[in-house]
Amino acid sequence: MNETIVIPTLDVEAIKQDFPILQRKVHGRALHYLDNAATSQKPRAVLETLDTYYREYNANVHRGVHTLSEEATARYEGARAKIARFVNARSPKEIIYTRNATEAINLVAYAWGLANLRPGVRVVSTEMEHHSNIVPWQLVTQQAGAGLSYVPFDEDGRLQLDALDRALEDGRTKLVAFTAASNVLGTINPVKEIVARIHAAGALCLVDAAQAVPHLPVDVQDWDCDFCVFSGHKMMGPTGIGVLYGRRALLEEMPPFMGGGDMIREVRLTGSKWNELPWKFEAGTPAIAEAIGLGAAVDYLTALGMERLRAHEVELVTQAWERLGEIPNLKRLGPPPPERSGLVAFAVDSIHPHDLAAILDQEGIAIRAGHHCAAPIHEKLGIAASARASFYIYNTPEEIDLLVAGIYRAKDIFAI
Ligand code: 7TS
Repeated sequence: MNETIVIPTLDVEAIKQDFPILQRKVHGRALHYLDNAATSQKPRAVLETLDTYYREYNANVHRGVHTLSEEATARYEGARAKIARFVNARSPKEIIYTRNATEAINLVAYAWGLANLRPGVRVVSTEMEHHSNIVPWQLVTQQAGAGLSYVPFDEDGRLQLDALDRALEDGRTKLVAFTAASNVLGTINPVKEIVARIHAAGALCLVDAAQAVPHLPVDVQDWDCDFCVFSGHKMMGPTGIGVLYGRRALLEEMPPFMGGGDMIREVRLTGSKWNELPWKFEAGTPAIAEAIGLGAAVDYLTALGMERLRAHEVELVTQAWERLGEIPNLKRLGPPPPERSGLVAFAVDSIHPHDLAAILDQEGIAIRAGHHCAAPIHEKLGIAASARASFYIYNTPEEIDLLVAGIYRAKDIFAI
């Protein structure tokens, strides 16, 4: 007998109850939050974790021998271990806390880049990156006198891997920085295959997983990536905490990014020695409550199950893609589902995305409008900006109906 694996569907109405903010009203209407790619909402478990930290064991970490400091340190490091398990790192030592994905990329660009880049070598990025995976590389390659080139994407919004291969051919490419999932096109890149091509050419890779870790099961060992970055606030955690995963041997070799307390083993006026991993990269008092809060978010996501979460988003994005496709003069960006993440960016002829977002906001529907910090994507597509609806576990098919009805109303207002 053939056995099919049935993933039990989630009780979305019950899940919504876990998110206090979803009970609020906006302009007298129920809130329909469709801006999850910018930042996600937070479940009660995370809010309570932050509150408990400040009420019961607020103290600095790694410094005190008193009870509160020991408790704070245990939970701060415990959260690191949860995050390591969540993305299947080999060890918590490979998990560096940063402020966000952006800081994690800057850490690699400066610490690894300034030590390894020089004239005659290059970094490769892609045309579908968030600004945070372009600008640090521009700054650092310029400073090092190294080159920087970009892998283009095709009309369907997929990376042109033959162009990547060409960039790898001459052996001058030292690192390729690319996104696992685009925050505008929704493209999910074949990370494992891309990493294999990069490694075959003797280069390293940095995977921007800011839009992947919150929405898909991610296994850094399966990807075999060298660096991987993501932000806590997009995955139900607090703002101010992000993650750099790095292969241990690489992190060991890299010089520190910032100097200060906690990242040193020994300080003399004539010079200093660095702390061991992961603390070598964590200078100063860290975001303690936020790291522990991210640990609570990881617990919440683990209990939901990333496979089930992804299945729910595929259902929503498939419906959104189809329904938006029925609207005249509306252009959807990126490849069709199911090989796309749970968001759809689109442009409606003659309605500026900001006007559309403002009209939807009056109905309690929150979407994002603009270039979504990915101006080069819009430039390539020949549009100034786009509107974007991005989903998470607490969104429902009814909210897509409301979005579509709102777009029709906006079209009426603008009479096109
Ligand atoms: N990489 C990708 C793919 C992103 O989507 C974002 C944020 C970042 C990096 C940077 O994350 P941060 O937490 O360091 O700021 N993307 C978005 C967005 O699409 N709308 O607002 C932020």
